[in-house]
Parts: sequence; structure tokens; C-alpha cells
Amino acid sequence: MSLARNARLSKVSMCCFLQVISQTLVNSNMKRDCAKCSMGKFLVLLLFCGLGYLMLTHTSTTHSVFGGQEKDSNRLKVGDELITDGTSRLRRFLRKPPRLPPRLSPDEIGNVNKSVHVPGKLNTGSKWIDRQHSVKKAFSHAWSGYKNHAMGFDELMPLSQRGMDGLGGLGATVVDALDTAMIMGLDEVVSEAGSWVETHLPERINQKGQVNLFETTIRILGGLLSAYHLSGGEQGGNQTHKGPEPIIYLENARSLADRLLTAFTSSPTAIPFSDVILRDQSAQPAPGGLSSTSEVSTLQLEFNYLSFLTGDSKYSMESMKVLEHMKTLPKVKGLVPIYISPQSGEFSGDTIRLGSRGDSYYEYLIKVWLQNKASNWTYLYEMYDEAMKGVKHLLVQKSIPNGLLFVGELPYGPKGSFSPKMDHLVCFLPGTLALGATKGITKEEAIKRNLLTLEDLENLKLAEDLVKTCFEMYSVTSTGLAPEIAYFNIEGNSEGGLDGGNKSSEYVNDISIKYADRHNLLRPETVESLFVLYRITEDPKYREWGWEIFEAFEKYTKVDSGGYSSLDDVTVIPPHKRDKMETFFLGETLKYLYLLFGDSSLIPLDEFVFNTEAHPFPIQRTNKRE
Ligand code: DMJ
Repeated sequence: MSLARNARLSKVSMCCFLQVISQTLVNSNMKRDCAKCSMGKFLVLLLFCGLGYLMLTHTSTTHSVFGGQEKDSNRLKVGDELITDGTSRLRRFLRKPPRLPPRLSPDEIGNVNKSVHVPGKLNTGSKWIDRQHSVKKAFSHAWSGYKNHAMGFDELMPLSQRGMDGLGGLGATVVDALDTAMIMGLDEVVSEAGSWVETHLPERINQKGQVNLFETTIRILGGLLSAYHLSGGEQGGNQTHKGPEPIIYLENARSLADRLLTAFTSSPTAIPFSDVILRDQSAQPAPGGLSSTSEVSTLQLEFNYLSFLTGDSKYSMESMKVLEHMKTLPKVKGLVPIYISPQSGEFSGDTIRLGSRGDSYYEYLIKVWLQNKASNWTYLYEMYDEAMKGVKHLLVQKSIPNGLLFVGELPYGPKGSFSPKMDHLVCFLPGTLALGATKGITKEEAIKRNLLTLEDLENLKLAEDLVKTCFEMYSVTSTGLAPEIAYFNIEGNSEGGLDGGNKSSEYVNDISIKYADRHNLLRPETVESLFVLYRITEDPKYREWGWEIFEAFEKYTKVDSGGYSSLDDVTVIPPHKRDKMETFFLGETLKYLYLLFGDSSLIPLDEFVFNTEAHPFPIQRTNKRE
């Protein structure tokens, strides 16, 4: 039916409608009251004419980060233009609250959406909308610094206002930041970053030299895959964002992954080499021959999703061999050493920790299982479950004098002494524990549906205790920003004179910070866990803590000429700035803060799994892989 015919029909039906209404009124009590007064009649008719006009002319346009898929009424309204004929417009007008203004960004949608959104506690109040807006402004400031001084380089050096290639030269900031811009509804940034990917990335992938398999997978491959999804790629190219056709992101992802695969295929065992030479399509071990445990076990979400999207199982098969092999290796109550040999396939050394080189091994066990529940990889859940029991038995202790729970290390294995050292990196763990407990739904819902075991409840409690500790690692310092590493004072192992400088903190005597560990790299782990804990427990204190951290970043790391900088020492004011803005500040830190302050229906945790670089992939409900 043509649009003109539609419009005619809708006008006809509207006239009939008005006739019926005015007839009813004329025959009703109102007639008796007003019949004597022709002015009254006229006013009533005028009122209905106005109403009819509104119904005929009112159209609605919504805008979202998701491509075209219609979700239930509790979720964000998605899709492109909603143009309806007059009749259905009339039905909807009578049924629904006022419509959204045109082209709202997701944070604004969160605001409007609350009028039809059910879970009251998570509705976004205006304070949080303002705060979310501040995060968006911070992202724009970070991007403008990068764009003006370092476009196409891996990272911005905000103080010297130039770029550097610390990650192999694939324009890492562009790709890491892209899906954050999509989520924030920053069309201009999406367009700039997307055009750069389309124009420059294919050549870089062909011609660049050595890159690290893990960093390239989590930042570049992960960023491309989530950009593909968020721009509507899975809806058959129904593009919902500025920038190139979504297929461009997938093509680049595939071309990159085909080269990265050589790290797996050229290794004599299931454990991949740590580096790839892109232009030669060859791979090599790290100096010393060993790979990091976390690096080889933090590739599977990305390679699985690529297999799902392309229908080519090779990516998933190669990457899953790593975890299948690790399942067979001896462990200490589920905990593993931080090095592994691609030559022998065995773990190397005794050091066990959830900080650097160990962290995301534990994160991916549960996330890969959550991503592919249809594949029945229950061994991953069992490995995760056992490891978390090991963490509780061997690594969790309480500080003195005020009893903060923290996760320490076993530098010499289970028979050696315990070290009360905790990397900021360990602060991913509260979020992972909470996710593992409820599988992404709220605690309230999980309890109502009787889904939580005693173990889940214990893990959730541990998550809440640990995220408090992570927050206190920020509040004990003079700047309100956490150091890279903290030591917790315990019986017989207390460091005096190394406090963080905030004498008014309740925990100033519980936490010590060594001189070499006082830097801050704009890392995301604590705000990541605050975001997950807020979504799961709905406790507003996590948002308040996140806001305090954001304000400290604003105060001490913002660079006037554009961008944000790392810091040398968080215990002194003013802190000395370090000339580097890490890509994960845009890819992770600001994204998690934005989501923390926003509506819970934006990237729901039971529908998406975030890779370790905060790139969200949809959870696979079916197993489409070949
Ligand atoms: C990120 O690249 C990832 O989150 C990784 O898993 C750990 N380190 C950084 C952020 O701190």
C-alpha cells in the first residue's frame, strides 16, 4: 500500500473517529449541559480537532546502540525509524505515554526510558544522568586529545602532544575506543574512528611487524567484533551507527585473526607462542620462551565469537585447545602458576597470583562458560569453581588493624610463605565473582527464583568485601587514586611509614604502598567491579564510590590540551603526570563508569559478556558453529 494511500485512509478513519466522538458527546449529558451554549459546543469540537491533528502528525524516531532487534518493553526500544500509518499511530497514541524526541543518545534514552521501565531501584535519577553526562564529556576530551595529536598511533602522549606505537602500530586507541563511542551515542567519534578503520587498518594488518597475541586479541580483535555487533552487523547489515558498513569491522577482524592463528598452529603444543609477525604470518615465543598463563587463556571469547559470526570453526577450535589442555594439568586447589611453556605445554615456576600474568585466566573460565552455555563446556565451570575455592583457602586474608579482606600471593607456591601483596589488577575479581554467582541477573531475582547455592552466596559476599577493599585502595591515598600495587598489613608482616597519605582514611594503617608501586595507569578493574556489583546488588553505594573515583581522575589526570595522563605517584599532591594515556582508559575505564551511572537495560549482564578489555559480545543462546 502506498504511503499516500495510507495517509488518506488514516485521515478517513480519523474523521470517522471524530464523528463518533462528537455524536456521542452531542447525545450525552454534556449535550444537556452545553447545548444551550453554542460556544461550549464549539470549544469541545475544537478540542477534538486538535487531538486528531496531533495523532495524525505525530511521528517518532528512536535511536539505540543495538541494531534493529526489538526487545521486550523493559529493555531499550531499539531500531531505526518508527514510521507507522495513521491507524496504528492512533492505537499507539491511545495506549502509550508520550514519545521520545528524535535521535536520543543511550544515556538520554535511559532517562526517558525510565517512564516505561519496571525495576524502580535501578531507574536513573537526574543526578546520575548528569554524572553519566560528565563521563561522556571526559571521553570526548580524551578522544579529542588523541585525535588532534596522535590519530593512527597506538597511544597518546598527552604531555608532549604526540603519538606512540607501543602495541605494534594497529591504531590501538581507535579500535579500543570505538564501541565506547557507540555505546555513548557519540556519532562523530564513531564516524572518525570507523573511517580510520576502513581506510587504514587493512594495510596495517598486512604490513605491520611484531604484535603480542594477547594484547592484539583483547584490544583490536575484541574491539572490532563488538563494533560489528553494536553497529547492527548481526541484523544483516542494518546499520544503526555512523561510520562504515558493519561488515568492514568483521572483515578486518577475520583478516587479523587469520594471522594471529599462526601463534597456535606453529606451536608444538596446544599452548600458543606469545608473539606474531603480522606481515610474515609467522609466530615466535617471548624472550625466555615462556608464555604468560593469563595471556594464553584470554583469547577464547574473541575467537569463539568470530567462529560464531563467520561459521568457520577453526578460530574457536584452536583457542579452545588451550583450555582443554589446561584442564589436564596439575593445579594447586584449582590455582595455577603464572607461566606456561609452549614447548612442553607444562606450567613453569611456582608463583601463584591473581594479579599480573594470572588474572584473566580465572576471568575467562567463567566468562567462556557463560558465553557458550549451549556448548556444554561444563569443565570450565568446574575449573572456575575449584579455583575460587582455592582462592578462599589459600589467598584471602584480613588486614590489621581494621580487617579489610584482600587477595595475596604465593610467590613460592603453596609450600612457601604468603605475601600480602595485591595488584590493582586483582580488582577484576569482585566483578567476576558476582557474575559467577548470579550469572548476570540481579541478586534479588536470583534469590526469588531460588537459583543461588550456598557457594554462590559466599562468593557474592566475598565479592562485596573485596570491592570495598579495592575502593579503599583509592581512598587511602592523597589523590583518591589507587596505586598499581598495595601491601596489606597482617600479623607479623607490617610495613610502617608507607601509608598512602590520606590520614583521615579509616584504613590508613591497614594499607602500605612501596615507592616503586605508587603509579596509576588509569586502570579499569575497580570501576569494572563497581559496575558489575551495582548491576547485581542494586546497592547505590557502588555508584557513589565510582563517582568519587571519577572525580579524582578528573582532578588529577586531565590534561588541558586534550587527553588524560597516567601518574607517577598517587600519594603526593600535586601528583607528577606521566606522559601516556593507555588505550584502556577509553576502552574500559570510561565505558564502565558510563554504564555504572546509566540505565541497567543498556548492555544487560545476562545478555552480554564483556571481554577482558570491556568489549561486549552477545551471549550465544544457540551453538551455530560448524
Ligand atoms: C587491560 O588490558 C585488560 O583488562 C587486561 O586483562 C588487564 N590489563 C588491562 C587493564 O588494566
